[in-house]
Amino acid sequence: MRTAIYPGSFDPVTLGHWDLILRAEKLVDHLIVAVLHNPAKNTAFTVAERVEFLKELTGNLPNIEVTSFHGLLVDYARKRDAQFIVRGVRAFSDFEYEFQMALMNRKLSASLETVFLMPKEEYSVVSSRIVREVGGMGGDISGLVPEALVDRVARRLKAPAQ
Ligand code: COD
Repeated sequence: MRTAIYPGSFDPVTLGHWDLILRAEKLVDHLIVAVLHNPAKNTAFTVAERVEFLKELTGNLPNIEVTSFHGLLVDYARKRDAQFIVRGVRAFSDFEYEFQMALMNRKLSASLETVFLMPKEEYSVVSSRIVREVGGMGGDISGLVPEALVDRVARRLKAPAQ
């Protein structure tokens, strides 16, 4: 069985992430979308919220599982018998970080292959950071996050959890 993990912060999930999920699930039998649980990192959305958003989007795709993980990605991949890591590249700006991460993960686990996917052109400038910034200042985030989540994400960004 071909199993891939698409790991990320997904803070929050964007149309860029969603585009990648739809491309990746066609390539494998089982796709695990895994939200990093890192208590040391300040995020706009809780892990539970980020997982819930992703579950809502992927609910009718039976080969997709949404979960969270902590610790090293390679350890989690080993535990889940995943052979591939899915990552996305938008532009040159992503390359250095993604390149370093892929090589480090390969050093830690030689059998784990990183696969890079490109989003549809119009999503190549979309990022969670832009969503947080625009939404946090009350701007329109439709066209940046999946339609079904626009209102909830916008509301939460305008009124952050205490
Ligand atoms: N178009 C295409 N790809 C996109 C878009 C877009 N519009 N937006 C985001 N992406 C891609 C990103 O390039 C990335 O590949 C992926 O989607 C997820 O993005 P983010 O920003 O949600 O998640 P990241 O990059 O913060 O995730 C980092 C990890 C959590 C995967 C990483 O920190 C990790 O594995 N941590 C665990 C500890 C570990 O193992 N560390 C060693 C790694 S070297």
